[in-house]
Amino acid sequence: MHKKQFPVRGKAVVENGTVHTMCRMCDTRCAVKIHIKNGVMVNITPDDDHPINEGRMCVRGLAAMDQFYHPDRILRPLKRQPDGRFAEISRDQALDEIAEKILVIKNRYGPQAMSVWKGEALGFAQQEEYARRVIHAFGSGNYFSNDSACFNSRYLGCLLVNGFWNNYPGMENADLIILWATNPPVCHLPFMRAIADALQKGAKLIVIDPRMNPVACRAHIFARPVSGTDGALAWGLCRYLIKTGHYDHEFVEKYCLGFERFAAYAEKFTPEFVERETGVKKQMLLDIGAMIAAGRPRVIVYPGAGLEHHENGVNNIRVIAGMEALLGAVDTRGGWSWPESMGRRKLTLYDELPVTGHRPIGSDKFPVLYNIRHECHTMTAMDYMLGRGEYPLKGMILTGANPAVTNPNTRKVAKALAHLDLLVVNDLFLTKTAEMAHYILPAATFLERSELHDYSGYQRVGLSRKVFQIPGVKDDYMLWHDLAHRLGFGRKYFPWPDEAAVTRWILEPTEITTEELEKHPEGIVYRPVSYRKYENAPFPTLSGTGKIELVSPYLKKFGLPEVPEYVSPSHKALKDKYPLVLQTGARKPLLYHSRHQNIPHFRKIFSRARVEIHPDTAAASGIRDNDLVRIISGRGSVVVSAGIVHENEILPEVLELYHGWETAPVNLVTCDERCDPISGFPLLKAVPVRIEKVASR
Ligand SMILES: Nc1nc2c(c(=O)[nH]1)N[C@H]1C(S)=C(S)[C@@H](COP(=O)(O)OP(=O)(O)OC[C@H]3O[C@@H](n4cnc5c(=O)[nH]c(N)nc54)[C@H](O)[C@@H]3O)O[C@H]1N2
Ligand SMILES: Nc1nc2c(c(=O)[nH]1)N[C@H]1C(S)=C(S)[C@@H](COP(=O)(O)OP(=O)(O)OC[C@H]3O[C@@H](n4cnc5c(=O)[nH]c(N)nc54)[C@H](O)[C@@H]3O)O[C@H]1N2
Ligand code: SF4
Ligand SMILES: [Mo]
Repeated sequence: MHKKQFPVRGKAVVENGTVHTMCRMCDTRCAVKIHIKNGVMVNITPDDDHPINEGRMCVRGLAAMDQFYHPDRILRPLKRQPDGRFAEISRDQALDEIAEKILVIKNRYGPQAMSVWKGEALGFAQQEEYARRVIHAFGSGNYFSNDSACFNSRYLGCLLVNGFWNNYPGMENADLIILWATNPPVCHLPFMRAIADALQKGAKLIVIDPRMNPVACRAHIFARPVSGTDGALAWGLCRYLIKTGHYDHEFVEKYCLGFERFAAYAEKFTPEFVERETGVKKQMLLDIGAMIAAGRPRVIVYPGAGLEHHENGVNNIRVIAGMEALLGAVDTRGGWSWPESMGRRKLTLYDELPVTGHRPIGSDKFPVLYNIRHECHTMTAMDYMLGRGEYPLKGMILTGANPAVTNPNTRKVAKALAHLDLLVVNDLFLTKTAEMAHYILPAATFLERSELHDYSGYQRVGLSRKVFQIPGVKDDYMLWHDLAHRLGFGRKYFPWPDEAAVTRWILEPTEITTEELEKHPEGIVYRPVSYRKYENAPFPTLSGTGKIELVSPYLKKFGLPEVPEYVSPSHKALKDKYPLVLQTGARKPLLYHSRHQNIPHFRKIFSRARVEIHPDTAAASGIRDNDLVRIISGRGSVVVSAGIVHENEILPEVLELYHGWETAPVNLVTCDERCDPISGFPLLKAVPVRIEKVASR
């Protein structure tokens, strides 16, 4: 704990007592109680009454105290000087100068030369919408976010098939759960309670992962396809279900489009083909198929990030979503349920203020991504910054993100950011990205803001409380508000004096008020979850057919394959030069992307980067545990310690290296050009590489 060294103590909303709020050290948003004594935060404990965490929390949540009081926190705006050092300036001076520079860029190059970038630390609702709103009101469509490499592929894969995504599909009611390329004990803790409940009631569990992730130990079947070949396995399973007749004939007939073509495409994925392509034995495919047949229709297949960071990830996820449809497991209890929205107001301006005069970056290369998500493509942004785009990108305001570590092809990212005329970074710490900024603004943590949290799978909304105010530190809303007013569109688009007023406006069309939410820290159910809504309402799929789209006429409009075709991953063809496959970014319990390496007691546990390697693979290159090794791809190389794992823990041809390390940035070897044609996702999970020993330990 650092609170003794903390130079400025925030003013707490109560001098002594407990404040209920939601933890936002990760997107799970557990309900927690902040304990305050003499104005100082002394403890954080879980709230008992919230359905998300039910009285539990994790150590990262507790570390919110360390983060809040951290001696390295930036508390004053900083301006880069000609000699490269940073000097403190006042907030007014910083914002005046930033606004002036933005207007210079606008006058010289047009509004599209400005952009914003929202990172994972700010989540996916209210905070994200501020960033979208500000840049749009300014006249530019260039909104970027971590979603260029997070969640969009899963979202699009499911949306293209059944018209919706569900971040919490109610696993506790399933008879069979398939965790496909996801690691909930580390990444999504509340899933574990739901999974445990289901298992206790007799449900079966299948885990599909090239690595022995912790939940695999509980699985009835643990299948290990070589990274990037999951699509072939998914097709093989669909073929099995169709051939054996174990699918919901009536549901398919009434509610699905394109079954014949889907079934015809599945033909080639015989168990023999699947075994050759994925390494998963014929018999295991048949066993999984039989378990699915026995579990239907209460089957939930949850797709993780391990499926989306691939060259053809969206199509692989489409096949999995299609399999749910074959089983009639859509919008059913114990299946992939269809959440209803609460009908709140949105802060985005896409409907009322179309972007004119320029193409948002990436919307030509990845039109599906842009049309559905209104999301620009961060990898393409780097080219625009470097002067290789349709128009120049000269300025960026970046909040809650650290792309100098987390975006692929790190070297290019650094070069591109250095090319900007204006880079403003709003962060808590002097990160690798902040080091490159012209201005750094002190960001507020989640304890210093209040926002709505929509737990859509539960159809429940909650309000987090602002617990502290640190003098001079403003929340993200005030950043955008103050800039918008300086840029001349504040009165029209940011009229609310503070975040509380915004929240009231957002909630107006609903029957829920902020006052009620304050009285109910456990949140309010805005509509009970219901099932089989499709019997009375069309599926909200994109082609307007009202049916589940096993083949997608919508994609055809963009010249993309209607059937979710399988594409063999590129590492297979590059075996001679790059015999290994590097997976990156399997999450670590205490780390969060590039965050938390500065929490001293975490650092003791995860002190350095290690690449997971199979003992035979290590032996073949004369590598011993802890030796320094170099991983080389067609893009670059990274030097890291070898961490030899047990032979059951990883496939021999696969390596795994976490992506958040500043000391061993794996994104030096990932590449930004090999992107999924639908979502634009970079290839982060099946990178062709070789390994060599650099030095003995
Ligand atoms: N502690 C912690 N929790 C986190 C995060 C964090 O940084 N730290 N990040 C959060 C965020 S933003 C996200 S997006 C989620 C991601 O959460 P998850 O979706 O659970 O993703 P990962 O941990 O990246 O990967 C899960 C598994 O996918 C496997 N995998 C990798 N490639 C492949 C493949 O080609 N095929 C198959 N079948 N499996 C593969 C990996 O071995 C790993 O075990 O986690 C969230 N939770
Ligand atoms: N190779 C590889 N790369 C990956 C991935 C992978 O699996 N492999 N995963 C990708 C995924 S899924 C994601 S989501 C991205 C995440 O990538 P980023 O969005 O860059 O996320 P972080 O590295 O967590 O950076 C968050 C920053 O926000 C700051 N911060 C913390 N709290 C707050 C706050 O309340 N307000 C503000 N303004 N700032 C705050 C932190 O100090 C930190 O610098 O990484 C992606 N990159
Ligand atoms: S899982 Fe941990 S870090 Fe995430 S919200 Fe819950 S307590 Fe916070
Ligand atoms: Mo993510």
